[in-house]
Amino acid sequence: MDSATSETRTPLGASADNGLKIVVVGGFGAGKTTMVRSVSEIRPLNTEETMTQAGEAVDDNSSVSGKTATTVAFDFGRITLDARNVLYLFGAPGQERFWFLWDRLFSGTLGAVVLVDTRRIDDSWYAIDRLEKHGTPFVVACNDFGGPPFTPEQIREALDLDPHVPLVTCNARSRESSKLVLITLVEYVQAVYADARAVPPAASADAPADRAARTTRQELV
Ligand SMILES: Nc1nc2c(ncn2[C@@H]2O[C@H](COP(=O)(O)OP(=O)(O)OP(=O)(O)O)[C@@H](O)[C@H]2O)c(=O)[nH]1
Ligand SMILES: [Mg+2]
Repeated sequence: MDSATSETRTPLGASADNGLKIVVVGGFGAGKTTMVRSVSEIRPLNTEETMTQAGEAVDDNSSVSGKTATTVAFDFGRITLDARNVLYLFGAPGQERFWFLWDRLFSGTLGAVVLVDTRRIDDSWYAIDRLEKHGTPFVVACNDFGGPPFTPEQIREALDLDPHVPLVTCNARSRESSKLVLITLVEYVQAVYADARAVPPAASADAPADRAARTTRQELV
C-alpha cells in the first residue's frame, strides 16, 4: 500500500447510509462469482456467458478445465454485515480480455478482496498490482481449491505482500466463510481510514492486519 494515496483519504462515515462499494478481484476462475453468489442477500446479478470454442485462441483455460462459463462484465450483490455496514459487492471479470473494465469497477471502491487459487498464485499479481496503483485497501483470501499447503509466509513472499495486508483462507462456496472475509476487509479498511496521520500500518505494534486476523480467526495454518 502506498502511503501517498492514503494521505488523500477521508474518514468513513459513522453509518452505512451510503453503503460501501467492495470489489472482488483475482485471476480467471478464482471463485469471484461464486463468492458474490454465496453471500448476497439479494438475487445476485451475474453476467456469465458460456465459454465457446471461439474463445479458445485468446483464453487460457488449461488450468481451469471443466469451467464452462465466465464473467463478461461483472457480478453484483449486496450483504448487510451489521447495522453500520452494508456492502455492495462487485465481482470483476477474470479473463485478460475484460481487464479494461477494472478501472471503472475500482472507481469509488472502498476496499477489495483478492481471491487466490494457490495452484495458480501468479494469476493474482495483476490484481494486486492494480489495487496498489489505485491505492485501494485490500485483503487476500486464498480460496480452497485443495492447492498445495503453502505457509502464509510462502504466499506473502510469492505475492510480495506488504506485511500489514491481511491474508486469510476461505471457501467461496460457503456464505459464512465468505462473510468472514468481508468482515476482515471492513475492519482493515476502517483501520486504514482511521489512521488520520497516514502512518504506515506496519509501523504500529497492533497493525490492522493483526486486529483483523484475530477477529476472524481465519489465519492460514
Ligand atoms: N473446490 C472449490 N471450487 C470452487 C470454489 N469456489 C469456486 N469454485 C469453483 O470454481 C469454478 C470457478 O468459479 P467462478 O466463481 O466462476 O470463478 P470466477 O473467478 O468468477 O471466474 P471468471 O469470472 O471466469 O474469472 C466454479 O466451477 C466453482 O464452482 C471453492 O472454494 N472450492
Ligand atoms: Mg466470474
